[in-house]
Amino acid sequence: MASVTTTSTATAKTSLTNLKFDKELFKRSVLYNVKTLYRKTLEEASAQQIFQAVSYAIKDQIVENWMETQKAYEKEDPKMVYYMSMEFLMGRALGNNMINLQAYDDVKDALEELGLDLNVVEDQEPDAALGNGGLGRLAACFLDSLATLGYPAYGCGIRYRYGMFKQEIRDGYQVEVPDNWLVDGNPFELRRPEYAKTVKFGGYVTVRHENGRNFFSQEGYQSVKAIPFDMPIVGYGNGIVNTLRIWDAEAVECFSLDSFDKGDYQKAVEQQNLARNIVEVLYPNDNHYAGKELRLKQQYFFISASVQEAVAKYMRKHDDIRKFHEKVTFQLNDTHPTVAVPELMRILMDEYYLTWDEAWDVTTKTCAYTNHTIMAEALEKWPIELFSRLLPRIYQIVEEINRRFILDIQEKYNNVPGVNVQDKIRKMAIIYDGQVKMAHMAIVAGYSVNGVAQLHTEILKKQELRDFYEMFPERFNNKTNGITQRRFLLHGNPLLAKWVTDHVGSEWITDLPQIGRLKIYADDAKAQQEFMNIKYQNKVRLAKYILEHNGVEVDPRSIFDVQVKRLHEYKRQLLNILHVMYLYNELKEHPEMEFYPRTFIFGAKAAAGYRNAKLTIKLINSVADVINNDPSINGKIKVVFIENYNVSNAEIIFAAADVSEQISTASKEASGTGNMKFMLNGALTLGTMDGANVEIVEEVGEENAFIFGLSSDEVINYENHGGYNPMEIFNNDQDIRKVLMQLINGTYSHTELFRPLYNSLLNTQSTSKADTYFILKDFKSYAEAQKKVEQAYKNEAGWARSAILNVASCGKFTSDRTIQQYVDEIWHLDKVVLK
Ligand code: 26W
Repeated sequence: MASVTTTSTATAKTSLTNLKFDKELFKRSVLYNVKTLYRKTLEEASAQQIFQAVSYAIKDQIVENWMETQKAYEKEDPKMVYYMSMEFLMGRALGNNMINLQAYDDVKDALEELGLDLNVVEDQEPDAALGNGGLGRLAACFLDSLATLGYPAYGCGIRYRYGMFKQEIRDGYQVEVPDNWLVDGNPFELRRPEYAKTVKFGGYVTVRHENGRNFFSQEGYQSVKAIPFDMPIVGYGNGIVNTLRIWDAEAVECFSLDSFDKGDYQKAVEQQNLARNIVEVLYPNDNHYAGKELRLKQQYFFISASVQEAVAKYMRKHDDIRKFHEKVTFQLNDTHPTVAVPELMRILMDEYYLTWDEAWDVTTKTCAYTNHTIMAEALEKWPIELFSRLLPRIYQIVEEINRRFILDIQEKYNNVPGVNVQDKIRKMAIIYDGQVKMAHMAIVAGYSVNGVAQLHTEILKKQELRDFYEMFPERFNNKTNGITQRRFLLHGNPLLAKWVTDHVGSEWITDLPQIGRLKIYADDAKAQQEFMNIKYQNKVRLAKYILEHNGVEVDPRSIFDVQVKRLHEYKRQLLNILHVMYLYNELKEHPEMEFYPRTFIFGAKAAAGYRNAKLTIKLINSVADVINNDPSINGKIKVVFIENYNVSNAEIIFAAADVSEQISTASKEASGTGNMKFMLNGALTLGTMDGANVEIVEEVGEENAFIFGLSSDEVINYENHGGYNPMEIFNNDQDIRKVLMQLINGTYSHTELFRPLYNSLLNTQSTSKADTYFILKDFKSYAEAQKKVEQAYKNEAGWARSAILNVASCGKFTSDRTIQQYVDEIWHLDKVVLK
């Protein structure tokens, strides 16, 4: 297991973080901010205003370090990574910043002296929900680790006016409510108009022939002004502050009489509308590509601005653009930022006059690509018509990349016996069948292609990207995901964090494998007791949250069995709730049976247009309604759907979980990162051998987890042979049959409501389209694993032992380790130490 060296974090302590926190100064700063921002005293100020005043006081502390860091980067001129991502799911900033400034307890005390409760203050902050799920949160964890390890990095993204929608549950249905997260202003951001860039859309390309070569230029376009907003990314205790740069859009010119006179009135209106729409909203689709024109505009908008800025920054210090890749690397977070490839080519050729070969050399040494999913419906393909109309010059470049790549394929395979070259071209071309395939472009132009867990990378190499792996084996590598323990233990679970530190010291905060020293306490009765007490208190905290937000009372002594993640058929929330229905049937039929009380907790947002996902939410709530209100089962089962699952309530949920449900159809979940957050908080995994679950089990031992279901090989094998026939199971297993019939016989709603779910499991027309996620196939094995969970929980000492071993074994899953591997094996950056 790789352990991260943190020697430099010790030496890097500097400036303000090194100074003793001046409590009196801080209190005065808060009072002063309330006065100057709102002309109020503390007593008169609203909770939101107090949050703003406290945040500005914290930001004052950050800004000094921010300037120092950027000055050091300026002076030392290190190689930088630009992490390009459509999504950064940052959550709240205030608490995290105080944690990383190592000022959390001091601020808490100071605020108490002012009569303020820090928790209440933190709760005023809206989440920066600029992401859907795993991919966006991973980007946020990576930024935290980059700053903590002292690596020069920029996050580049979009400043969406509306982030991920807020979810309300009305009558059991999901209702999407706009998330106007900026209404009260964002105290941590800084508008930087001096770095504005112009981004061009549409028009046509002209060619000029001069000195034996062609010069291209885009004419008749519409332009949008990109204005960057910077957010500080505070490293833990090392004085480093990196930058997340997110771009806002503004019209290039407002209405002016001038343009009106010139007859450009129409164009001015259009440009203004384009600018207004472009950053309006985050697409709430996860793992599903919708092919919307506005989405491609968003992609090119933030990529063009970011690449322009990266080049401009480089050229402020250097004169040879041919060495750009020595100082800059772009990591493409899935295919969403892949227009960075032709955009960099365009700038190098059209603005710096490099030849094709020179530009290609730089580009292919700059760009690296991470794949986050094998779900076919997530693959981004743009119709040529749309792509070339919106980005005419970029399209030309893509065509040329494609033309040359096809020549490469022919050269490689033309004389190879048994290889059908046309077949290779059909499967691998970047432009084919009227579409531009973004993954193919990212692989062809990338110097690195990585998956996000061992199993996922192997599946990419052997199945999904097999032809590319065969052609470019040296590009492929694995980087198993990780999470930041600073947010998900130190901030989210202060009781457990303190307990860990009391037992093994505080090194785990920047060196998570140190948490392995807890192993010696796994069999210690006192430690087990303390651990279970802490879990209990965290369950009380969650129970309070659930009562306040859902009006449902749950018993903190019951087993908290939790599945929180985006709602998707492959993640199989349906398997979970069908099993709850089965358990309820058992209890009704055998009221005297032994049964350990269980609270099934769900949290999930469904993409607004995803029918089966939304229906599954309704089903969970309908089942909850019936079961929670059935006095005959004495509250032995409770079902709770937590509204609006997001980063900030996630912290409370992970801390309180006993059981972590990671039950995706094997092969479908690229990695999962929630699984790691649960483990870090001492929950036991109930899961399939999928994604990073495989590595979790490897670390903690199968005896400390509950593994069930088909293997990925078995799933893939069935898929390659036309699926399986769920009817057989339905006809032979009376328990399953009964549960499925309850979907359509009015037990939980009128007979037609859940029929689409029933049909998805048992399509009588065609077996190949029935139960494509193997829910019935895995049901028995899941139920057996659940039985084992119950047995295990009855043995309190045994459970505590396993839970402690989970915490102790999660060292590998820190994003610090992941980032160190990206640095060592892909980016090759040097640490910057502040003096
Ligand atoms: C174009 C629509 C779209 C939107 C989002 C396609 C694909 C995505 C993401 C790639 C989906 C996503 O978040 N994937 C998750 O990435 C995590 C971080 O690597 C993994 O842990 C999850 O397993 C994977 O589902």
